[in-house]
Amino acid sequence: MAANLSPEFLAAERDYKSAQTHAEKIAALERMLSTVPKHKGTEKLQADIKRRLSQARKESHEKGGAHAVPFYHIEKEGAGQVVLLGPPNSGKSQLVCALTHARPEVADYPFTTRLPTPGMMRFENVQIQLVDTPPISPEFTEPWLPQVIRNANAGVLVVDVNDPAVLDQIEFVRDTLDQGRLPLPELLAGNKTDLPGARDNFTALQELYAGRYRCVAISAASGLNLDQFARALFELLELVRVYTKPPGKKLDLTAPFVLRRGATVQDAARMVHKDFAEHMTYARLFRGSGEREGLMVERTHVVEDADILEFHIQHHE
Ligand SMILES: Nc1nc2c(ncn2[C@@H]2O[C@H](COP(=O)(O)OP(=O)(O)O)[C@@H](O)[C@H]2O)c(=O)[nH]1
Ligand SMILES: [Mg+2]
Repeated sequence: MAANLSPEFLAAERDYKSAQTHAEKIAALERMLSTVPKHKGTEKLQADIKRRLSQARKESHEKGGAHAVPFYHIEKEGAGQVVLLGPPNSGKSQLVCALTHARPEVADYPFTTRLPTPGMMRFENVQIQLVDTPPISPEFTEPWLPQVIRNANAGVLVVDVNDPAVLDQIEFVRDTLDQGRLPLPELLAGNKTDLPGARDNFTALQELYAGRYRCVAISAASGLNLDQFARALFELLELVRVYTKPPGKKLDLTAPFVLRRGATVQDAARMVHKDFAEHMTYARLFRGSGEREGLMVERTHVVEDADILEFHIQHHE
């Protein structure tokens, strides 16, 4: 193209191509429009961006409409969506308050939470989306809850380890999920371990459910072990972080590409740019910082968490 497109424009265009949501698409298109050089040679391009922008705004509007998307649908954001499940009053909402900027209502009476409430949690350099939900209980369970569970990438069972009914509660949740053919959570968060006697209760639960759940003792109120809980969620999502280093340039460890476990060098390249994967001739892999020699790897090579990749592409100059 004849027009001299600025790096800012090209970056915005890359964001547009990798945008996952309408909001991201609109934001990227707005940046493209503001950074495109304004002259005769780019008139067609400007018109094209404006057309795509109005189309994206229209779609976003339709999606936000009353009938297009059900009220309980939570659009995924970040590296993965984890739904918090459990009986009433176990501290699910408190946990979302402790780990995210979201502020679902916390109260000592049941059924305070009536709607799924999302919030973004930070674990090291990745964002994980938590979804607070109404309780699963014999008294009442919201009929739409199964959809929310199915839509999530993973679930966590949050219980109050001091509740005398905790064993029945765990069994009830399990039966409900079983009957709905819903995925069973693999992680059990034993909450309220700040209270006296809670540690023993937690240990008993852990022994009882060894093999069925991975158990983490936490306190949403005091913040105890919440960093361990965040790590457990990252592991639950089976994610790997890959860093890319343009040849001869500095490595940026703040912005990983987050992929599912089992992803390959080719998948990582595709995340950098849609066309990138095809033009790549080879990649070098650096495992852990400080290593100077980069191993040459194939496209099909499976990446691991913390891998650093240097992509080499064909140039046509
Ligand atoms: N001591 C203690 N109380 C907690 C903790 N987490 C939540 N609570 C209290 O338990 C009650 C229920 O909490 P909430 O988050 O609304 O439970 P939810 O129904 O599972 O969402 C509230 O009174 C909270 O203040 C905790 O870690 N320790
Ligand atoms: Mg709640």
